[in-house]
Amino acid sequence: MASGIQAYDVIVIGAGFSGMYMIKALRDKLGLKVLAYEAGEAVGGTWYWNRYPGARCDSDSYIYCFTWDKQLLQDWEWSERYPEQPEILRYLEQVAERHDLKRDIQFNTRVTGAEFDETDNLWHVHTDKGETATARYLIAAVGSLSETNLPQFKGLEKFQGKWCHTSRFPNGGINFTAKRVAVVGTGATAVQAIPEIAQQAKQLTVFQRTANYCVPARNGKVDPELINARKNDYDGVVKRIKESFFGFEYNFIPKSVLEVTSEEREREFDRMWDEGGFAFWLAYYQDMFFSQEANDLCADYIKRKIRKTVKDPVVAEKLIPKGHPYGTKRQPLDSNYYETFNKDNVVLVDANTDGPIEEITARGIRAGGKEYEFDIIIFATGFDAMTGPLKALHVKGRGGRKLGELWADGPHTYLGISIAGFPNFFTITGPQSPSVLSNMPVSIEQHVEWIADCIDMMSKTGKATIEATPEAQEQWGAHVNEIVNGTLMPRANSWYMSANIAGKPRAFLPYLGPEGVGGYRRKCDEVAAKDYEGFTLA
Ligand code: NA7
Repeated sequence: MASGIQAYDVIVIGAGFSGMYMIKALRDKLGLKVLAYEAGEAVGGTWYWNRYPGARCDSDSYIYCFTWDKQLLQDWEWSERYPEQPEILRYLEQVAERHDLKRDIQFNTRVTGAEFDETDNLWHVHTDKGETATARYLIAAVGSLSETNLPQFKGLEKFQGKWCHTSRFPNGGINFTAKRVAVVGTGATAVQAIPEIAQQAKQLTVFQRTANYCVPARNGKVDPELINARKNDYDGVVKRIKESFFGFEYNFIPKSVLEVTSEEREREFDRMWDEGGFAFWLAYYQDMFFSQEANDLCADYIKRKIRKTVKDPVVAEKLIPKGHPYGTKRQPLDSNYYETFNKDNVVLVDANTDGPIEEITARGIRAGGKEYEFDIIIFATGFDAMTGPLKALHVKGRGGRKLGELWADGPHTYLGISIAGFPNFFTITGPQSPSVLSNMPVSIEQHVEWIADCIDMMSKTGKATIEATPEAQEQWGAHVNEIVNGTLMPRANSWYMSANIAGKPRAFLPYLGPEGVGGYRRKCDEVAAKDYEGFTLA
C-alpha cells in the first residue's frame, strides 16, 4: 500500500446519532479500528446543521435518545416534552464525552468519493482534504434528510438582501427585528420556524406551494411523576417502542373508523388532538392509510379546526389542504402555526390562488406577477431525501459502477441496508428501510446493531466480503412497492414519493412494512439467522 494512506477496519461517514453509535458498537464492542469522517465541526448531524428558530424534535424526548446507554437514560433530564435543537446537541455532546467518541472522528471533513477495489477487497475513501484512506467496511451514516434542496429559482444571485436555507442556518442565528422576511415552504420545518420568526420580524410573508395538515404539538414541561414512571420502566418502554409499528408508544386503533358512531369518532379525534404530537397521525383508526373514505373523516376534522382557528376565511381557505389524503405527507407539529396567520404582520402567498414563485429579484420575490420586497429570504424547502445524501458520496462498487447511475430511476437496496454490487457497504436507515417513517433513534439502533453483528460474524467466519444478491434486492424492491401501492401514500406529491424536487424520479423512498418497525426488525433478524439469506458471502 502506498505510504501516507491510513488503513482502517471500518470507515463511517457521518457523526450524528447513527455514526456515533456505529463507532461505539464497532470500537468498544468488537475492538475494531474505526474512523468517522464528519463534515461538520462537531457531532450531531442533522441537529448540528438545522439551527433555524423553533428547530425542535417532533418525537417525545424520552424516546428520542440512545437506549443503549442505560445510565444516561436515568441521568439525563430533558427540559420539555420535545427537545429543542440546542438541547439535543448538548445531549449528543454528552454522549460523545462519556464514550470518548471524538478521538475517532475527523471533523470538518467531507467524503467526496469512494470506490471498492476488487483486487484487495478494500474501500478506498477520498475526502475534500485531499486524503485517501482504506477500510474493509464502509458505512454510510449520512442521515436521510441531510442533502439540502435549494430549488433553482431564477434570479437568486441578484437578490440584494440576505438569504439562507433552514438546514444551513448561521451559527448564532439571524436577527429578524425590524426586517421584512420571506419564508418559502410550509413543511414541518417552516411550521416550526414561522411562528418564531413572526414574533420578531416587522413583516413576514409565507410562500406556500402545498397546504399541509398540521396538528398541535402541545409542547411543555412534562409532569415529574410521569418522568419518574418512565424512568422506572425504561426496559418496558424500550421493548414497546422496538416492537411497535412506528417506534413510538403508539398503536393504531384496531378498528375501522367507518364502523364507529360519529360521537365515538369525534371523542377519539378530540382525545388525540388534545394529546398532541404524532398521536393523531400514528395512533389513528387502522384504515386511515388505506381507505379514502376513512381518511376523509380525519381530514375533515382538521379542516374544521383550521377554519375555527384562522380568523380571515380567505386565508383559512388557502391553508386548507387540497388534493392529497391526510397523513400521506410528513406530519408537521404545530405550535401556534395557524394562529400566526391571524397576526397583522403576517401575509400568506399561496401558489394556487395567488400564483407561484416566478423569480427572485434584486429586491425580493416575484410571484403571480407581483413583486414582494424583502430584507431576508428563508428557504424552508426541504431536502433531496434519502437517496440524495447517498448519491452525494459518489461511491463506486464492483466494476466501477456508480451508485448515482444505478439509482437513476430511484433506490434499489436489500432491506435498505445493503446494495447489490457494493460489497461491505452498509447504509444506516437507508432508502427502503422504515427510517423516516419511524422514530429515528429506534431504527438507527436496530441498523447499527445488525451491521455490527454482521461484521462480527464476518470476522469470526473469516469471510472477506458480503453483498446483497441482485435477486434479493429485486424482490425487496418489489415488496416495498407492493406494500405502499396498497396504501394512500402514492396519492401525495410528498418527499416520501420523491415528488418534492423537479426531475427526481418518482419512487417511494422509505419502507412501510405491514408490521412496522417491529416486523421489519424480525425480518432482518431472520435473514441473519438464516446465514444471511439474500446475501453472497465470499
Ligand atoms: P419539506 O417537508 O420537504 O417541506 C419543504 C417545503 O418547501 C414544502 O412546503 C414544499 O412544497 C416547499 N417547496 C419545495 N420546493 C419548492 C419550490 N420549488 N417552490 C416552492 N415551494 C417549494 O421539508 P422540511 O424541511 O419542512 O421537512 C423535512 C423534514 O425534516 C421533516 O419532515 C422532518 O422529518 C424533518 P411542497 O409541499 O413540496 O409542494
